[in-house]
Amino acid sequence: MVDNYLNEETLEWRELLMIHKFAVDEMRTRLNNLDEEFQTMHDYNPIEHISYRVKNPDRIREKLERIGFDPTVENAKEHLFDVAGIRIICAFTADIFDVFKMIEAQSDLKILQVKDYIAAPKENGYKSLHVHVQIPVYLSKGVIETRVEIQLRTIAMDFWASVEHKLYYKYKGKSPTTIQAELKECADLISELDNRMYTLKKLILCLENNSEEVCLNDLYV
Ligand code: 0O2
Repeated sequence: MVDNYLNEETLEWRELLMIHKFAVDEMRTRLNNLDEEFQTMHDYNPIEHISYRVKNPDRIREKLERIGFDPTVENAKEHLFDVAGIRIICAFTADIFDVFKMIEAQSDLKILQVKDYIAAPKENGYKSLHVHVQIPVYLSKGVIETRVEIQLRTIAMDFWASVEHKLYYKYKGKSPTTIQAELKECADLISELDNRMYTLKKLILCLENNSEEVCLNDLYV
């Protein structure tokens, strides 16, 4: 039941958040199914964990203003892709692309855009795979195609991004150059760490069937 005091604008915001919540719920079911399938049927699960959120109205308005638009529902629908956001954390970079292929294979999901900040990291060192999808949300008035941003990262990339995000808000996007340089160096260290851990995983797999000499030769030479 809608309260009488709600005006048109409040209702529009309420609907925007509700539809994006439904889109997140829909994606949550699909991703939980994949996660559970891997736990049940396979000996390796590429998904470490998943988080879900719908951006709150203050953050939506703030972001619209930051990118140069009036903070309206219409502009949020038109210009934002991450009102509904999902973050999938994987152990290794290769897992990210395996999970992406599974998402891509879902025939009623439309992939709108893929931004590969792993192949081409942002200047500050940020790495993630951003996938913008459109998913049908069924309401009483019909189907609403709704955008969801899926961010895929390794544990190490997520660690860096979480710390950087806190500093970004602390300095309102204008952190001192020493901090920027230090963050970039940490991002490089983290990439190195990701690569080394992946090589370690391949070594462990190789050792299941081969001698240490063969594996070390294959992987490190
Ligand atoms: P919050 O609190 O995470 O929601 P996109 O078009 O979305 O694929 P683009 O062009 O970088 O990517 O857009 P935008 O709007 O700058 O970034 C979208 C989201 O990606 C951000 O949402 C962050 O979650 C994440 N992100 C992008 N760049 C960076 C970065 O340099 N550092 C960190 N830590 N996160 C980043 P919000 O709204 O900023 O935040």
